[in-house]
Amino acid sequence: MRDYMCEDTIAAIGTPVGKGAIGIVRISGKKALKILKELFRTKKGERKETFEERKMYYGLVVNEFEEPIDEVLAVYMKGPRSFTGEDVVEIHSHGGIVVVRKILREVLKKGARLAEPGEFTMRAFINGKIDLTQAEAINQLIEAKSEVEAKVALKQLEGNLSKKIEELRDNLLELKAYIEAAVDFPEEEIEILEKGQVKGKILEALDKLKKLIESYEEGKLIREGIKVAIVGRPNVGKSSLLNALLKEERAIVTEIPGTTRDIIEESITLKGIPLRLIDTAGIRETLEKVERIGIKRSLEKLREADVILFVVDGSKGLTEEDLKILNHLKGKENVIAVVNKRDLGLKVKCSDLKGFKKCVEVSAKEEKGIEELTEKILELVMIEPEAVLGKEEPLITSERQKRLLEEAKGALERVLKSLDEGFESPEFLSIDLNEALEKLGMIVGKITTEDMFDIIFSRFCIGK
Ligand SMILES: Nc1nc2c(ncn2[C@@H]2O[C@H](COP(=O)(O)OP(=O)(O)OP(=O)(O)O)[C@@H](O)[C@H]2O)c(=O)[nH]1
Ligand SMILES: [Mg+2]
Repeated sequence: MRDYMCEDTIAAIGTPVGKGAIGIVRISGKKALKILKELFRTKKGERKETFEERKMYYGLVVNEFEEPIDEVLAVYMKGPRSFTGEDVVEIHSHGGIVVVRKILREVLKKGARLAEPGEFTMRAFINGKIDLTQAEAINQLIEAKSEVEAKVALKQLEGNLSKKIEELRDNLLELKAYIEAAVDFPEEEIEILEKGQVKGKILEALDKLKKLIESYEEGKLIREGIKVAIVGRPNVGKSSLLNALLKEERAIVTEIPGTTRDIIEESITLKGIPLRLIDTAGIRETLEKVERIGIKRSLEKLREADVILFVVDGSKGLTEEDLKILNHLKGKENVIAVVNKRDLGLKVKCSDLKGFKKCVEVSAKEEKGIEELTEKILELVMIEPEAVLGKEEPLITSERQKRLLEEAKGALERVLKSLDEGFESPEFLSIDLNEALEKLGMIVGKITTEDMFDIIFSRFCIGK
């Protein structure tokens, strides 16, 4: 059972397990300072009774027999001016795992409890230091696998998503004030609703909600990486292309058709955006068992991919096999044709492949045209790294946020429907609007109706 009352003092090692230059033990709660005083000694071995907040102290941590464990730097951050909002102490020691664990053990002996995963962040939330989207962002920041992902998370941590949600809530609260007024003054109901431009505002809010929901897909690509499947008939140079993109000899390349049998997956980041490159077995008719299984997998990857690189051997021209693969690609919008082996002279050029919106001529062997290809990949998924990095609009990054936004959208659509059906009963409008507000409130983790009063009284004058 989680401790939502935050009565205990919690402690944990804040740095990764393993060797490092420094290791940090973090303590949060009422006893934090007391524990520090009990464990900390000055270089001369004396106790220290006063610690100024936010100041680093150099000294020793000792065990119960006054034996030094390590030289440390310790800092005390008095609540509420700390990450968790409680008194927080950090002890920075040398980074060997033994030392850090020993210090943690002493801290626990003095009355702290080992923190559960995420418990520091949970306390920060409970104490109102951060909202839920920010708590999620902290996690994402820690887990970020690419520069862009880290930046998106950082922006969310700085509160850009919370701000957006708050704006939306404010708009809806204002509407609610009008709708409640309409309930209270039924004779003037229509007039009030029209005056408040209720419908127009709901449409506006719906539009914003839709945009946020759509941003989830972009967020997902950034989080999980863009899946790029490299497909084509045998020997066209798929594995060579993978190697060229990776800038290393990862996949086996030979002149023998059917070299790649199994899926090879490798990750790279392109301008800070993570890509998952998938090299597949060349697709052709074959009776060979292993190869057939490989080909089956190639076709599966083709379906799952965000981007498909359809590789042809430009020095040979299109073959029967190429055309068969084309059949599998019919109707797909996410294909880039890659005409390879341009160093040998091309019999087929991009200008011959009219069916493709995007096409590049490359030489995987000589690593030519690769830059252009990577740009086309990003264009196709409509991610411009600079735009994502400089973007002020938040991206939805968690399934939870997306679900709540969809629920809020559903509720608002019901409000709209009731309005269209002729203002039948403002009470219903109010119920659905409340639901939308509640869902939005849940995104940031605060569901309250008190703030509504402010808005009613500050922006709307009943009785005037
Ligand atoms: N001249 C030239 N040769 C290339 C180029 N790309 C690949 N090749 C050669 O084409 C042959 C096949 O290359 P791979 O990369 O193994 O082809 P693949 O499509 O992965 O083949 P499978 O795994 O059998 O499906 C090798 O001999 C490569 O050296 C290129 O751009 N120019
Ligand atoms: Mg291959």
